[in-house]
Amino acid sequence: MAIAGPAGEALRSLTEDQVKFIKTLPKAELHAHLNGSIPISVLQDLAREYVSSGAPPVSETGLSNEAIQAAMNRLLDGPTLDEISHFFTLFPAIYALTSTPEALARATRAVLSEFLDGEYPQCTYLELRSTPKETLTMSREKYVRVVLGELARYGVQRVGLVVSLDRRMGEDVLRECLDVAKKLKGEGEPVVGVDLCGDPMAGDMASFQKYFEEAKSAGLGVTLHIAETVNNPASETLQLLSFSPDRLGHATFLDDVAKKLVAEQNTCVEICLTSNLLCKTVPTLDDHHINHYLRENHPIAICTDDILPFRTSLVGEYALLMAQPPLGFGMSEDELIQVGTRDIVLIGPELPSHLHKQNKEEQEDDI
Ligand code: 6MZ
Repeated sequence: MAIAGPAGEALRSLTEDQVKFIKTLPKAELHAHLNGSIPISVLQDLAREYVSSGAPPVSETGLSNEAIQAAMNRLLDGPTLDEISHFFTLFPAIYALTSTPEALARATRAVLSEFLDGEYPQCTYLELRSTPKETLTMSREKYVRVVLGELARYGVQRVGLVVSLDRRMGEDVLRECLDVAKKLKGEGEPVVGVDLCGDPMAGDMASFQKYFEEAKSAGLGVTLHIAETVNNPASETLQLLSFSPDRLGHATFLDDVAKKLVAEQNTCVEICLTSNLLCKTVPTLDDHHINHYLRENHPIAICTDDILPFRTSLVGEYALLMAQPPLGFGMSEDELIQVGTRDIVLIGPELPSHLHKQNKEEQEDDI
């Protein structure tokens, strides 16, 4: 996918050797949403087929038919970077396009290929996340099975699935999603954990606690989008931290009390630089909370979030680390190895051996 915006600028400022270094560095992608990572060409093909099939728009997404049609037209045009601040409105159209098992399989295959195929795959290990959806032709269990069917092409050393629980879900749906996650994990499928995601201001987190506790007892990892916007109350952040998550998504607006807890629990923070800049939750790289975690030598994982709207890639995100200020953080190769391979905390069952690299020499042995 074409890389634009801040990651594109950072990438263009690097030397060929630096780009090659990033491409060959073993990297784990731990925060990527399936439906936010579908290559635009695949979505546009699906949209063209959808429109020409004359199928009625899928109104179960909660949007009016006109709104879905408008969003689809935006997809066909290719959304601009300016539209991204309200990018949540794109998802209902994407969901309409991936609402059959065939279309979902095709989209998943394209996402996995984007991250894992090619001479220099974006990442060596991927924990892909997605929210189980019920459609006219799929139950939530079927949705997860279709996604897992595509993951099986790569094997557990390369990819695991995180089942996302949306903040808007009611108790019935939460129960169903968790049961599906537990059942499929019990069948030996690579369901590695559960996530809390969705509109950061939606939902009452008190009703989620028991589901995350149950997930942990079932041996599933837990990662939570937390304190993503300035409006998330501090009390909610503390409530979410009390679920004992293994990792945190964004964690942009932690106050001192929350920061202290995260430091004590040594909870790995998933950092999505471009996402935060484009969603305008962080004004500049100088203001980014990654600076705090780097100073504290706290475990972090560099991630993309949604490469479709954010027009980035994992290589682009690492380019932001390496580019000289003000385009990036001016980090050295050894510092990149540190964040890419030593810091990360997987919620998957074991650390794949290719992520055990310790230093630049071992890294160079592989090139
Ligand atoms: C919170 C996000 C997100 O699950 O349908 N999602 N939730 N914050 C974000 N960062 C800005 N980016 C994506 O993928 C799309 C869904 O992921 C969540 C939203 O709930 C979105 O609907 P799946 O595969």
